[in-house]
Amino acid sequence: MHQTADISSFPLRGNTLDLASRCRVMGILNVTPDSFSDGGRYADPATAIAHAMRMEAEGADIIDIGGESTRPGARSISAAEEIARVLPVITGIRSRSEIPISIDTQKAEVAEASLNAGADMLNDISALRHDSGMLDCAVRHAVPVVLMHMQGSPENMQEAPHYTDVVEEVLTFFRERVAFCRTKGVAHVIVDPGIGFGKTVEHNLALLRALPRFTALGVPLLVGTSRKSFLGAITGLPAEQRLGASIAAQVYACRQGAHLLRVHDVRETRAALDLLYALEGGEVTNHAF
Ligand code: HH2
Repeated sequence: MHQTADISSFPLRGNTLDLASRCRVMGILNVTPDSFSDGGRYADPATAIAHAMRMEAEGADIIDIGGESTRPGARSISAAEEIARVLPVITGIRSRSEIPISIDTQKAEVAEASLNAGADMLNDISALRHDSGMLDCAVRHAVPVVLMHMQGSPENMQEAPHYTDVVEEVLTFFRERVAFCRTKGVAHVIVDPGIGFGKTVEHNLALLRALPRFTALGVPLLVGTSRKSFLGAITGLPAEQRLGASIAAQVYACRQGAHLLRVHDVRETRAALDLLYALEGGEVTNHAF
């Protein structure tokens, strides 16, 4: 049992990622042809690597690489196809930078190949339920694992999401998953309520409002609201025009106790957080102008 109830930091790529002083930013890199907001933009490895380098320069703390879209209705692809998409990108980033890399996958084969190529943590939207090999892979490599909550699967999750009490049900799910990971020896666990994964607009809002209750789980909290469809439902804007709403949701999540934000727009998110901390009398980032 390696898991400690410490939410102020976790080890990553030989360093300690400090979560106490500020919210950390995970930059999204979708190397897919069909992701909901940026599908096809970074499908070519050279373009994807360049985008990762740009996000690092803009202040990303982690790059989260995904080779399979999980947008509602998305069809699953084979592990071989997913590996072919992500591996050249992981290798390319690793040859240029020491930025921590997270691999967004539900498949043990993809996770194993990615960790061997230089990835540092796992992001599993099925919370280790899709592929039993994921647990073994996480334990053997002793890497941090993001456990995300999802009702159903990407193919069917938005058909009829239903909960009696969404917050209590997601919390109960995490109590079981965190205990399971502790008994199995997963080194570090991070939980994520899974905004948009088998949830209506009201479910997403209820979860965001209740984030402080999730910190009682004693593990770091990751939240991904970037450009998601509930923002479109509330503002009437398409994915490419949801930056303002994304930033508002991210700053709110941060103030509600999130430790990590999974975002497409790293520069703008960092700027918003810099302002938040300066206004609150904390760290003032002083860029030479
Ligand atoms: N959201 C998406 C994918 N992976 N992982 C975690 N932990 N949390 C999230 O909220 C989350 C996630 C969906 O967003 P995106 O990657 O932009 O789109 P797509 O799944 O279509 O590639």
